[in-house]
Amino acid sequence: MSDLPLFRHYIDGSFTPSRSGQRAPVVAPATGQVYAEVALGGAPEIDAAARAAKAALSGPWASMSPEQRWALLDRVADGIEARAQAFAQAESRDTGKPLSLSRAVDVPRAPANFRNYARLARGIGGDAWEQHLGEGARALHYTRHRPVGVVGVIVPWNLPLLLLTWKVAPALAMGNTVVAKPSEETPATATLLAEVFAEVGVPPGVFNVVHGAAAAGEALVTHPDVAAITFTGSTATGQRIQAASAPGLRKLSFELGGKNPALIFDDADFDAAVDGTVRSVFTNCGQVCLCSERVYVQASIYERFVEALVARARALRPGLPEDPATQLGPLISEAHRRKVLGAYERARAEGARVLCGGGVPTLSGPAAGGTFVEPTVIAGLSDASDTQQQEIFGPVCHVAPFSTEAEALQRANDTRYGLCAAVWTRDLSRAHRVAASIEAGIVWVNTWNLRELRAPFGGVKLSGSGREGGLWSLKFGTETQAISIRL
Ligand code: 6OD
Repeated sequence: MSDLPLFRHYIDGSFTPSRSGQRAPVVAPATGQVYAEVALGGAPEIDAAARAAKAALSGPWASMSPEQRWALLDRVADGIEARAQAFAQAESRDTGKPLSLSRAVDVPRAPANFRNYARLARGIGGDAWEQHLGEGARALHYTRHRPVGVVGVIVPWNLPLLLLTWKVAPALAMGNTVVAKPSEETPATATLLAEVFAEVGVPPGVFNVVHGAAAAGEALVTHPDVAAITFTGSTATGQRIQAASAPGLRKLSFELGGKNPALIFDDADFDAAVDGTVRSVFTNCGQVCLCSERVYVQASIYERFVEALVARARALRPGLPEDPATQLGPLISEAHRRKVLGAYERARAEGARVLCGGGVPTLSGPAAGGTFVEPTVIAGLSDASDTQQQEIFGPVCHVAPFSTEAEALQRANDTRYGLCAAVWTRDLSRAHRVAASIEAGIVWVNTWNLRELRAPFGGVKLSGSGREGGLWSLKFGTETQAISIRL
């Protein structure tokens, strides 16, 4: 037995270790230090959580009025805000991301998610049709929305709290119950969130957290009491979930990988495009599914743009999360660092020119043990190369010049993925034309990752299926029932 703190499951209102006693070390990636352990759940824990969640569908949660449920979600939001500092520290320790980033983005999004969906759910109504059957006879047809049931939520390690709350809030707002499986690499904020649920009096079984790795995920997506699965993560895992959950014909919502293009036209606001591209490539050390990995720049400004981008990439300061000067955190783990460094090597083997970075920075003090890599810009590869086709999920982009709008579009769309794109231009007609022609679920023009929680969010091709956000997430959590009455 170690003396390290243990992150436990939260099942049916109680914090519990795994029945098997299995646990795994939790590493702070900025230092490489093991600072805690996490209980590793499997089929028994998922079964207990799914049964609790199913029972809660007919308990006090179900007897509450929707207004009472939404008020409770607002109290969850209050509870997170009251502990915002603890959430930010926990998120930054687990992921290594700068504390400034957790404070500015991840943590505020959690209460915003609960408040947004509690408010939007009030607008979900039904349809009604009066039918004339002849000879004075009539019928009334109408729809009502009922909760889909137990929703399985599987979230990754890059934005653990943001994505967990993004999926849990709409499910609960529509009266469902949840079994959530966070990544075993980042268990802290899900556990804190469970504490908030307990504190504010959400009935047991409504929100359950089972920590664990693939065994827990597999048990969740195949459990007979789980009616719907929402997953954000890699395309490969999404494909496995789809296959494994198919016999149950569950509702699925997938937000998967990307190989997102940024298109910079020569009429763009140059400085804004450089700033935006630095953000879109390097935010969260490139570990956001929305990050740009393929940057296409119009030939007339290519040299100047690349010079500015490389200078900004070189200046990004890696370091510990709590250091206010830190701009770039580590990658999530040593295994992920091997993958990203492998991608740098593959790019070299394919003939890339490395314009900056390409290795591991030399850091001193505790950060020397962290899983840092250098921010990297490469050039010289064809669009067909593996480097240009495979998602890397690190602080890296490939830059290439283009001549015409048609060429830029053809190259942007030359991918199996289609999550998002960033377009930089001052020409309004071009902005509309290009946005409409890009095969992606989300297109940002003269900005990147500007979020509006009511707007649809999701990808095409191998980047996912279904849409999240606003009414899309709320409807995912409902079954629409049609009722027909002969009057
Ligand atoms: O901002 C969001 O709502 C969202 N779903 C972000 C997803 C990022 C994936 O890495």
